[in-house]
Amino acid sequence: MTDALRLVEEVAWKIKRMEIRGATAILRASLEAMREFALRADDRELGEHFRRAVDLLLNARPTEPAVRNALLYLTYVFRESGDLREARRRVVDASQRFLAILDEALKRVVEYGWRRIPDGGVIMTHCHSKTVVNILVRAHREGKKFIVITSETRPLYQGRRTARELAGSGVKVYHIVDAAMRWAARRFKPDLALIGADAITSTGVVINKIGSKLLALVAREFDFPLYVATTLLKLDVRTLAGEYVPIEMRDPSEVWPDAPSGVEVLNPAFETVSPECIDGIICEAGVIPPHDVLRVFKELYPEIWKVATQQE
Ligand code: RI2
Repeated sequence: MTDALRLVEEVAWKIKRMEIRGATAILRASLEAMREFALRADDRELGEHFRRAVDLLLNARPTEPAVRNALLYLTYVFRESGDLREARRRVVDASQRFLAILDEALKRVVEYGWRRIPDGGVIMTHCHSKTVVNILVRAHREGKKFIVITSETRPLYQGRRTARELAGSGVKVYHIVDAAMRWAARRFKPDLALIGADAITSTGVVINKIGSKLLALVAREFDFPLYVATTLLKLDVRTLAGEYVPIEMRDPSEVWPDAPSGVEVLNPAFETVSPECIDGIICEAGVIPPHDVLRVFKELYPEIWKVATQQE
């Protein structure tokens, strides 16, 4: 294996082992890895291994359509280039451009999101979403006072990261086990729930960390709204053509490393949250209803839409 490809493989491995985690961080790392690959590979490597580099990153986590959208775009640019010299330049430019689109989109999500946080309120969240954390930290910096309830998010405890980051920024946090979500809602009467997204389908279904639907149902029962904060770059365009978003099943040992024989441990990483449970998607176009995601995506990203729907 060549050095340039090894670098991509290392990033893919870190994504697989969740050293790099969170949909946005995975997208960013994948784009940076492809940019570095294009810069470091010699002409022969670039020509021979481009597809392999893309596949390594695509297969690192199956439930990450933002990565797929980005890598299909880079593949399109690569294929449309006249020669390898042009391909290198265009892949590097396209990676940079995509990263800039991502940064701009996230800025806007935060800009719309922080205004939705009620002053003096209680907010529930689940897992770790950088997008959600950025919104809450911004709301705090804008002078809003609120409490956040974080759930630990078994088996990998990403909720602790959320709790640590929020508390580190001065936000008051209560941390609970996942099974205490309903208890917490009863006790604290939250004003809203705010979660991130790993994937969005053409009909506005959101796929997020296992436990998200539980939170959505708790929000329904106790009558507070659930918002999803995400860029629309996570839309899985394949769902328009009838496909399902694959739900990643992770290693059972994350749940119970020495489970007794006869016990089969199941470890689904994500689950769906249906649009009826979602009061709004806080995205780069503002706060929109879930059924509008496809229309808005096409409007915002016509080029990405074209490429993602045309390629296999
Ligand atoms: P941002 C995470 O997945 C969580 O499910 C989180 O809600 C989502 O990514 C989005 O995160 P994982 O990588 O893109 O922990 O908002 O499995 O950071």
